Amino acid sequence: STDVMHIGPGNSVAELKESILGHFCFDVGKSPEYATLHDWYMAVAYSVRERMMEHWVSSLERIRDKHQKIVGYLSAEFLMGPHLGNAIINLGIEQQIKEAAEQLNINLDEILQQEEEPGLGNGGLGRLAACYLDSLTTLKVPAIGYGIRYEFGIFDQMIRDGWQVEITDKWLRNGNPWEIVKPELNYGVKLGGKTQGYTDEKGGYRVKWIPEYEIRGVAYDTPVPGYKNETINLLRLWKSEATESFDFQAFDKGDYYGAVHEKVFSETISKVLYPNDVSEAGKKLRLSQQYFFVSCSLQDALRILELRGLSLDDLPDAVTFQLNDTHPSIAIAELMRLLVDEYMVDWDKAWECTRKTFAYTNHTLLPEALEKWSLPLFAHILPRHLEIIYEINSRFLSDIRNKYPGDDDRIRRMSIIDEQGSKYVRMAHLATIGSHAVNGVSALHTELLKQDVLHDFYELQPDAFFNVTNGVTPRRWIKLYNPRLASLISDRIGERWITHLETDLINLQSFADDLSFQQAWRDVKKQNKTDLAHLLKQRFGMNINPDSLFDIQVKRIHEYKRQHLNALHIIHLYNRIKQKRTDGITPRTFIFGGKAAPAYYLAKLIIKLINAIGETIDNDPEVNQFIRVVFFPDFNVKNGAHVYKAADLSEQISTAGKEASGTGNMKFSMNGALTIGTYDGANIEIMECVGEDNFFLFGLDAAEVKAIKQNGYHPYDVYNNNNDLKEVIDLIQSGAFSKGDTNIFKPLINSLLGDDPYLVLQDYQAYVDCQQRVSAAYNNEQAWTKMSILNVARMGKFSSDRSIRDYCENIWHVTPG
Ligand code: 26Y
Repeated sequence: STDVMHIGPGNSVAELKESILGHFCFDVGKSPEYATLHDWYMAVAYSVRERMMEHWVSSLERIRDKHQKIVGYLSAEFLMGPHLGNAIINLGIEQQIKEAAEQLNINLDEILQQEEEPGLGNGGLGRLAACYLDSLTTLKVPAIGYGIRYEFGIFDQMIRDGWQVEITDKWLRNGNPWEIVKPELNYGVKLGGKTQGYTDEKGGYRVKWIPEYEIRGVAYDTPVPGYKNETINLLRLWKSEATESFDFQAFDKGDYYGAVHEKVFSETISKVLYPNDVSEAGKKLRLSQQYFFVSCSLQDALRILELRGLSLDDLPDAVTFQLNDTHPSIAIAELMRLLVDEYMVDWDKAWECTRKTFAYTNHTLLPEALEKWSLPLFAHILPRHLEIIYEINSRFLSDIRNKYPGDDDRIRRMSIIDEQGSKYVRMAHLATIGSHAVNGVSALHTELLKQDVLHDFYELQPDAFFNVTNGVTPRRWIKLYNPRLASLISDRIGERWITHLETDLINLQSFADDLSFQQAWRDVKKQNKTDLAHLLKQRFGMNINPDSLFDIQVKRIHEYKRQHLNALHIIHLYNRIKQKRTDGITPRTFIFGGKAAPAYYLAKLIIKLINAIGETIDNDPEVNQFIRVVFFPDFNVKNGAHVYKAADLSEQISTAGKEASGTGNMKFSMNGALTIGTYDGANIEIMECVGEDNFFLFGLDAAEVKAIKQNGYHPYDVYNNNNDLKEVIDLIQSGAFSKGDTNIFKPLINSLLGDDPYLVLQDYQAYVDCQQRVSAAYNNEQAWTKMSILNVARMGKFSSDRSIRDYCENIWHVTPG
């Protein structure tokens, strides 16, 4: 591998230029005079990728090093965002690339815009996986991200007449220069069929699985560069294909149509990402997807084990699998199947090995998000795994019976099989029982996991529960997407913060009162806001004023996240303006962004309401001199690049106890926005770090939410007893935002006045009052700037580097390199 180092390409401007031209000629295959911007993008991407490949080879060596434990991060979603800009930053070649581009007469920003982002995730959970890969690599922990190469990722969102319209995400349309297909790395995956008992040579009873189908998974690798450390990890995504054997069989019988049908079915498995976060009715295809990528990944890990010259006994020391929610938790049954059925390991030994190898991260407490599969569906696709789960369950429950004699209710509660009514497999129970460690994603969330959703399991094994508060990577979320702020910070405290956020960023504190620094800080924010205003004007013809307060809520649209609470406050301001009670109203621009699950009717209606309010205000000069409302279509990582850096105020207003952590809250705060937020998820820890005085807290806490629900919550009374709130709701109902249509928003209003499951009305007054404090604070420029600086300075804890160190120390027992 030292030989390889010598052929590595150089990073001088001249060498980069030559390399780009070379790729243009030999890979794009055009003469530069006919070049499109996308052609240039491809040439630059190949040149940059080449500069990762030499490190790739030496990094593969580390994966072969049998003394290093590898982290296998199993996730159905990886929301990586565009690769090119990030790779340039992490390779440390931004200056040279910029110059090379200039000399070639191409505009680097335009080139970067060409990249179609791989949207292989829904939101927080998928983006967290991407931040973690960045940190794992930056910390030199050998890691493989295992997932699915969806042909179509999360849909593109368009807004027509105020409604969300979904467009298929054809991200592979123009080719993908970042992936390297490994045709020789492929594994068979069985599905369906039945099981059969038999007696082995030694007279032991064994089971084999006789599947109905077999498909094949092919590896597509994407290099993940660490920050300026010559280290590469890989994201290995599986694409499903037909197996040769199956279509040959059909051809033999002359069944051409059947053979092609088989191929189509096989390719369906990795076709499309399910666009739901939070709730999903158990779909056959989704379970097949989960099993498909897990099976390929485990087979791959066993191959690597062999490559290292290790035996199955060494598995828990050679690899640790992190389950990103329950989506890959079938891995527990699959490893048991491989060990017991195929490698003939005895059950107890296999179980010990499995538990040592897996750890499980829970990302939600919402009951509708806890995955469960109906027994018949499960049996139909994974008959052998169901038997294995029964065996795991029966051994587990007999332990519980011994420990808590006569406590039948506890048995019912803890069983992997839910038997109240129709029967289901509860994946969170499988994941918990089959792992040596379980973690929540913020202090509050972990506490609620222990006290509530997984309470019985916590009582059984308190030492298996950990908190790992989420984090985000400062490389992408500050340095790449807020270069002005990054330079200003580096000017004052040096550059080490980029990899040492927790220790170094705090040094900014000493500049919080420095008036010239404050001015520079405001200048950065103002320029970022101006950029966003230009972009919204250019793309959508929207008119927003960079001198107004930018009040932003971007995240998936969901009732528990309460975008409609934000909307109610806007209507409150609207009423005040119309009634000429404009005292204390600070000019604001309300910016929303986020996708609704295509089948989530109320979420889509919330989008419509926001757009309806926006349009009404646009047409009313009396109001729009004070406030504007815009909905930024198709919020994704690429668009996020322009949003977080431009925010003055970050909206984190979920019902307390519902948002497991949030990560957008971190991105905003570390880019200088102040937060208006509830006592929920990581908001609490953010507030502890930045200081109560620098955070706008409002509303009920999780305990109060629980209490009020237990004692009977009556939203209609809240509405009747609050004139201001009543006016707001009545105005929606009157058709003021819907051209007189009094029906359109009824479902939303009925939900709020009926049972208001997320306590929007309960928190309304506290929210409006708190927003009034925000307005007052914003009018004091110096004080606001100081709060903004302190927010950034004190956000060091929320680097994903810190999260990954926590995982290494407490869960994986791996030492960063
Ligand atoms: C079961 C299936 C429909 C499903 C698919 C995706 C269920 C859930 C999800 C995604 C969940 C998700 O994104 N959860 C978020 O994870 C973030 C990272 O931990 C948290 O910050 C955030 O609070 C949580 O909602």
